[in-house]
Amino acid sequence: MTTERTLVLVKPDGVSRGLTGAILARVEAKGYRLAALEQLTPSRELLAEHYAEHEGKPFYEPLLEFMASGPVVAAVFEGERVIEGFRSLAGATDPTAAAPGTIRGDFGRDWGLKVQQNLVHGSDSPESAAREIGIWFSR
Ligand code: DAT
Ligand code: MG
Repeated sequence: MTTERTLVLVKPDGVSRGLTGAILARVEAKGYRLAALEQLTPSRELLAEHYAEHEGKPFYEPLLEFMASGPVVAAVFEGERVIEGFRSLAGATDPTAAAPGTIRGDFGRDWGLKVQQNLVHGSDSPESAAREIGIWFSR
């Protein structure tokens, strides 16, 4: 068995709605260990690095604008298969379609704005996790 680490972000919608504690509590309750935690309003440079894979897509600019619009809580969680486990807990990208019982499904919906406000980010592979943890936590 390999202990993994993943980067979890509570996005500006989650922080501004006062859901940070409820979201982090669900991750801890599933059994993952909180290894690092900080709150910051990310710069455009940081976000461009984080979302490099999406550059050029129609939602890229509104996504960066939304993510820079207020404080974000960045966390590292640790545990066996935590990358898959957190993404399962987060639910589908579109919060309206995300299954009930998931973070996005229970707390999110389409608010009619230009980019999906879906509360959380979770790394999608061990390579992404290593890259993203380096971006958010090595300053
Ligand atoms: P995920 O966050 O589920 O890993 P992703 O990496 O494909 O999804 O996209 C990153 C973020 O970009 C996502 O959380 C919300 C936004 N996004 C993705 N696809 C979108 C779309 N079709 N329209 C608007 N925003 C989108
Ligand atoms: Mg992603």
